[in-house]
This record gives sequence, structure tokens and C-alpha cells, in this order.
Amino acid sequence: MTMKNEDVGAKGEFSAEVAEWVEAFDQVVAGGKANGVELLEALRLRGRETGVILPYRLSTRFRNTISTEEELPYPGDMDIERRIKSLIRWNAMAMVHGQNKKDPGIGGHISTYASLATLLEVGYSHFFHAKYTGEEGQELPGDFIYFQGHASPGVYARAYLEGRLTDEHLKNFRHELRGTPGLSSYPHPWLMPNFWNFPTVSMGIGPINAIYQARFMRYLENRGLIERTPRKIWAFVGDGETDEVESLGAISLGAREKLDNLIFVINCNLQRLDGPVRGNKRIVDELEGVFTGAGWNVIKVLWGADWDPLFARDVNGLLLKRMEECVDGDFQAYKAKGGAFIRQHFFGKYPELAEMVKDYTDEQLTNLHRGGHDPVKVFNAYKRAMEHRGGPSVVLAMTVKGYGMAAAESRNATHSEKKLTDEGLAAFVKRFKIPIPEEQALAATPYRPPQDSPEMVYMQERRRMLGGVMPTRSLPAPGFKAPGLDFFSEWTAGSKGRAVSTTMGFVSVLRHLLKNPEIGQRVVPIVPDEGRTFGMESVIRQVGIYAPEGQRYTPHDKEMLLFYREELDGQILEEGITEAGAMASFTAAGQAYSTYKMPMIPFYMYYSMFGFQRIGDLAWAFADARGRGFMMGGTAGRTTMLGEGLQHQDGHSHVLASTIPTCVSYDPAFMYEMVVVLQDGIRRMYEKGDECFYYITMYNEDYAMPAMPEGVQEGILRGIYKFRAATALTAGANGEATVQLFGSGPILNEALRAQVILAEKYQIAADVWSVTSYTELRREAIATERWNRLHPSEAERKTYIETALAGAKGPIVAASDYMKSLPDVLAPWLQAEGRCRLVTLGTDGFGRSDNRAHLRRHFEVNAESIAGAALARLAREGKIKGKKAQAALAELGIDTEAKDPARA
Ligand SMILES: Cc1ncc(C[n+]2csc(CCOP(=O)(O)OP(=O)(O)O)c2C)c(N)n1
Ligand SMILES: [Mg+2]
Repeated sequence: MTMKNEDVGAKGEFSAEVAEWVEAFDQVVAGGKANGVELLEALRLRGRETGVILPYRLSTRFRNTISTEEELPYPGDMDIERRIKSLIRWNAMAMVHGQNKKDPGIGGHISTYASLATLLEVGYSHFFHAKYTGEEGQELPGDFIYFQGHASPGVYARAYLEGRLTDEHLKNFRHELRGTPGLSSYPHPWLMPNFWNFPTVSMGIGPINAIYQARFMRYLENRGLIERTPRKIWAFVGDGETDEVESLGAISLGAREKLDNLIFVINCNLQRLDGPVRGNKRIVDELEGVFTGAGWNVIKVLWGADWDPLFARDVNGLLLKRMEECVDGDFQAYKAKGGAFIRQHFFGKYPELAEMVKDYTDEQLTNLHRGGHDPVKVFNAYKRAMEHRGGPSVVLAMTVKGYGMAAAESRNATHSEKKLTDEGLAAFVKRFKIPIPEEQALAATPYRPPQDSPEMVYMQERRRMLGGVMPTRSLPAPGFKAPGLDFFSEWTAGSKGRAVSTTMGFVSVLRHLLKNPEIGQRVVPIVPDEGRTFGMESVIRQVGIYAPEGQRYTPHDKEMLLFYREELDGQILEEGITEAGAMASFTAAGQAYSTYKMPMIPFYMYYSMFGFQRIGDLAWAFADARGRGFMMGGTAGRTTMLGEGLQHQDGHSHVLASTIPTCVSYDPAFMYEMVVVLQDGIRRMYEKGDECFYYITMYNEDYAMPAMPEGVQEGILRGIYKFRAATALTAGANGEATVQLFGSGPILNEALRAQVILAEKYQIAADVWSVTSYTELRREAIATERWNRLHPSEAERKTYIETALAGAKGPIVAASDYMKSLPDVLAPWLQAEGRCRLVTLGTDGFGRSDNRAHLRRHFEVNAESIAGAALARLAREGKIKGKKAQAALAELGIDTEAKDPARA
């Protein structure tokens, strides 16, 4: 064990008596550091016995983790690298500035990249591998980088220098809809599919996705699907961003699974948008404690080399003491106010310190660097992080927000700075020695030196050595052939009268898929501690739970057939209770077709209530990342998920799913519907390469699954088909239907029961339709509508819903286990005689804990309510008498004066 030098206090801080003890300690340490450790341990134990207990501290002294003596020399040409960095700084700033001059208010950020430049550039020149070379000279894939999203101007500026982006691109920053090619504000693979890989700008999404990416990389390696490589996942994170629960909430996984392929770099510029991150404390101390506690290797880079001589003279520890008296609000003020202020307020507090800097000019004091702006310190930190084994590393780098922008440096308002004044531009050019004439400086013209200039040659050479430019995202050819529907014949044949749920059915489909010789290995079942809820014990037995350490214990249920099986090459990602973590795994797996060139089929199975409303932003980022896979919303439906009540009963996930453009959602009633959707989903995403993913609800109500009728496949996929025509009924009102009943999920069964009630009791014929996706129907309808709107001179096209319903007469009663707004999305296309034909029943309102019968009565989606709604509507249309309908409601047991469930 090595002792961190910063833990050792300077003797001058202690009383004479204590100093003697410290000296004695030093003598012990002189005999070997292990002796020192032993002594301290003994003292700690003795202290306990005597009641002297040290408070537990996870943070060390406010100094760099790596001492000057331990530092390795810089391997690059610092001077040339500084010039390259300056050019990037200039171009990043010029791009944002120029765009805001042209188009005020278009936005962009200058100050974040200004603080991050050295942290990125040291990486670009020495660490970020686009490729590795294996021991036999073979090419191995490279690192992944999660960039701080709003530092994107700097990433673009480097790509511009590299010649990957043109002047046109820079002109079109944040003008994506005007000139082409445009540059998107932030990292969005959806918008720049050849450039960005990982969406990060929604704070917290980058860090959690990076952690699970590192884990998923190991998963693929341990399952033998990809080669083990030295590559790393770098995540650049804002210090303010760490307040997001997603940022720190999963860090313990990193240490638990020994993810030494993961490096966080936290850009501690001490500020966020409004002001200081921790004005009254030090964010670095806090983060150090949190990450150390979670088992990470923490490397602090606080002070630049120009502080080294001062520390060297700080024999009595007063300088360090002074630093530790300051809080981040003070550090910010020092940078904002400059040398004279620093002299007076920082050094001036103690005469010895004032004396220490008496030969320094104010300008020198202003320019005393923070560690994150010192390439040597940053290089050493990264190197140590790269070489660390057995767990992840975090580099806490102290920087200055708005570095180099005199008037904006460290100001509270700096985050929102988008333009510089003429003086600011001139000062920038001077400070960073940008070789352009004044006129171009004032016009904020981007500058790229000639190709054969030393800077350009050096920069290209460094990237060539490291395998190429970054970031890039390549689009591989579509993956593999999907199994045909015959592969799913067990489910298209129906359950032969056996009552099963769609959840149970899905789990059996999953087991079957896992056995498929072509694609079984690609399936990634993901569960956040709900495997048993979905009856997945048999899947656990079949393919095991992924556990990087295997199973180091004998499970208590080992003797049983379905024991809890953990394996190094287990296939299931059992996440524990973290929907966000599970979604991050889903994201890593759903992008694998591009990131690892290894198309994987993740099935993320979860409690539907804890889906989109809980991890909605991660799902949005998944779509942005062009993720593919299946989100399986289990225990779905406000009335089908019985007993659990308000916080568990989901009646709106389909509404939320509909908000994500690439999310294709289905609410199947029967297993044949589900397998038709699954088969088509695999075909579309992995064979055809469609940019989409799926949300499918699955329920826990058991009923007999019918065999697939003839000719329904297209309807299932497009969203609606007639399941049982009125004429198919053997009793009651045969003949042409005067009412249409729509049902989805298990509520289709209620519609079928309503069909019988209407026929037998009231001699009213109704057709029953299964609506598998209101959202897909609406999307098709609005696309058709748009075409009609834009082509008034051509023959009007019919929407699919209108075509499907052609000839179907009468009012339409639509019922589902979801909110009324779901069927209502079709209202514009369901009109007749100036009136909407649609009567919607749904589960608006808070859930209740009770059984299904009571829940469906309460939410008015049971068969009686459906039949009653049809009768009431027929009465309103003058087809039957109002009194008759009223009496029918009473007869059907409907409490007409009950409180509206939507507000109950
Ligand atoms: C979830 C979310 N909330 C708010 C924002 C708006 N926002 C963008 S940058 C920023 C401040 C970032 O501060 P920090 O993480 O410290 O980064 P810095 O710019 O200081 O490097 C905020 C609030 C966002 N992008 N995402
Ligand atoms: Mg910050």
C-alpha cells in the first residue's frame, strides 16, 4: 500500500509536542511505509479502546494526488500542442460568437469548452484511441468518449482543424434547417449519424450510460462475443452535472464490477449555470468523498505547475492551510477579480504568504494555473487512470469556467455568454496568439493554418498514431435474417383452451428465441429485479444471470430445478432495483450494432408503470442514439394489474411511448398478435435496418389464447383488424352491425363480452375489433393527412383507419386499459354526419387496490360499461329510446351517479 503524499501534514501546523510525535512517526516511516501503516493502524485500534475515535474522512488534503516528484515528463511537444489548443479555442469561440452576431439568441456555449480544452486536448494528443493494435499487429477497436454535451463547439472546432468539417459547417452551427450540412447544437447521433455516438447533453444521461456501457463491454467480452481489448470509456462530466441523481447513482456498480475500462473526468470549474456549484463548500472534496466511498480510484488535479515552487517553499503548511480555508465561492472570486485581489485576500491573510509572493507581479498571480489547465498534470493523471487496475478511476480536475475570456472568466453569468465584445475578441487573439489580422479577429473568422504548418502536421500525426479521428460513428450494414413467423408457430396456434397471460406467453417466446441457433446468443434479457414477477425462473436456469465473478457461493436453492444461477457468461442482465440502470444497459445493448458492430437484441422487461414516466429522458436519449430493441412493459394496464393500487397501475405508458418518434408501440391482446409484432420487429430492426425500437405491453391476466385467424397479420402490424364480426355470434342479433366495439389488451375480452350482452339482451349487433396500436394508426393517418394537405391538386389519399373501417356502420365504442386520450387520437378520422363517431372508455384517474372486476367497474371499462356506452350513444343518435337506454344502464348494474373515476 502506498501512502498519498498529501495526507502528510507539514510539521509547522502542529504544536511543539505534537511535532515531536510526528517526527517520531517520520522515523518509523523511514524504515518503510508499511511500518507507518502498521503504527497508524495500531494507534487507531488503541484509540478505539480508549474512546478516542477519529472521525471518518474520505477526502484528503486539498492538493494534487500525484506529487511533483512522482510526475513523469510530458511525452509531447507542449508548445505546439498549446498552439493547436489555442486554435481550437479560437474556432470554437468564433463559431458561437459569429452565429450569435448573425442570428441573435441562437445560443451556444463558449465558457464550458474554454474550461475543458486542456482536458480534451491532452486526451486527443495522447490517450484517445480510435483503434488499438493488438499483440499480433491486428487492429482492435478503440475507445468510447462521452463528451460534455455543451462543450460540443470545441469538438467541432477540432474536427474543423482536422479538415473533417468545413467553413460551411461552422457557418451552419445551430442552423440545421438552413444551409447543409448543418451542425447540431449538441451530440445527437440522430442528427449527425456519422459523427456523434452518444447523446449526453441532458445532464446525467452521459455518466450513467457510460458506466453501463463499460459494464456491457465486459459482458460481451465475458460472453465471448467480442475480443477483450485495452479500450477505455471516457466520460467527461460537469461538476454541476453531478447533482443529477443519474450521475452518481450508479457509481457503485463501477467498483463492484471492477470496471477498470472506465474513466470519468469531472470538469470542476466550480460553476454551473446560475452560479457556483458549491459556493460554501468545495465540490472537489465532496466528490472525492463520494467516489472514494464507492471504491473508485480518485485522482485530483487541482493546481498547475506554477504553484509547485510555492508549495515547495511552504515548509510549515500555511499555503495548504490557506487553501483549505477557502470555499469554492472564494476560489471563483479570486479568478474573477485577478492578481491584486488574490494578493490582498488570499495571500494577504497571512504575512508569511504575502511575503512568499512579494516578487510576483499581479499578472503572475492572476495566471497561477489550476491543474486542469496544466497539460503535464493532466497527462500524469490520465496515465495513472489508464494504468489503474481493478476498478474505475475518476479524475477531479479543477478548471476555470470561461478560461481565457477576460471579462467573462469565472463570472456567474459566464455560462450564458455567447458573444465577445470587440475588445474581448482582440484580447482573445492576443492572449492565445492567433495569427490573424485584426479585421478577421473582430469578424471572428475561423482560422485553419496551412496543411503543412507544424501545428497541422503534428495534430494529424498524433491522431494517426492513435488510430484516426474521433468522434466518428459508422453505420454498419443491417445485421441478420430474422426467423420467419413459422418459428413462432407454437403461439400462432393458440393455447388450445389453456388460460395463460401474455407475460407468461412472452417468457416462453423468449426461451424459444434464446435457443435459436442463429440469434439466440444475441438476445439480452434485462430485468430490474422483476424476473420472478414475470415468471422468469426458467430463463434464469436456462441461460444464467451475468456475474463477472461467477457464483462464489452455493445458492440455497441449488438442489431445486430452477435455482438462482449466476455465471461469468450468464446472458441475463439482472440489474437490481434500478430502472435507470436497466435502461442504460438497454441503451448499451441497443446501440451495439453500431458501437461494437455486433447487433444485439435487448429485451428490457419491467413493470410498465416504472418505465417511461420514470426513465423517460433516458428513453428519449435511446431514440436519439438510434437504439434498437424491445421494451417490454409488464404488469400493464390500470385494471389488469390488480391489487397494487395507485403507484403500480399503469394506464398511461402508451401515451408516453407515443411521444418518442422512433418508438413503435403495441398493446396486444393475444399471443399471436404479440409474436406477429415480435417477428416483424426483429425483421425491421435487424434485417432491414429500420431506425426504430419497440414498446410492447404484456399483462398478467390469464385467459385462453385463440389461434391466429386468417389474414390478420397486416392489420395487427398496422394497428387494427376485425376480430369477431357480429355475424359470427350464434345467439341474439345476427346481421349487420350497427355498433363497432374497439378493444385492446385484455379489455378486448370485455368488448367481446359486451358484444354478447348487446346481442342477447338488446338485440343489437356489434362488430369487435382488436386495436393493437392507436399510435401507429395515428402516425399513418397524420402522414397521409399531411400528404393530402401538401397535394391539394391530386386525388385524396385515404388513411389506413378509414380504409380498415370502410363500410363499418354506427358509433364506435373504444375501450382499453389506458387513458381515453389514447383512442381519442383517431377522432379526426372517425367522423360521420358532422359528428365524431367515437365514444371512448379508458382508465383516466388514479388506480385503486382491488380486484379486476371492481377495478373495471370503477374505471367503466368492463363489458357492462361498454354495452351501456353503446346503448347510450344509440339513444343520443335516436336509434333507440333514451328511457330504454337509461333502464339498460340500471339493468347492467351501472351506478350512474358514481364519482367520475378520472378525479376520484
Ligand atoms: C437535465 C438538464 N437540466 C438542465 C440543463 C441545462 N443546462 C445545460 S448546461 C447547465 C449547467 C452545467 O453545469 P456543469 O455541469 O457544471 O457544466 P459546466 O458548463 O460548468 O462545465 C445546465 C443547467 C440540461 N442540459 N440538462
Ligand atoms: Mg461546472
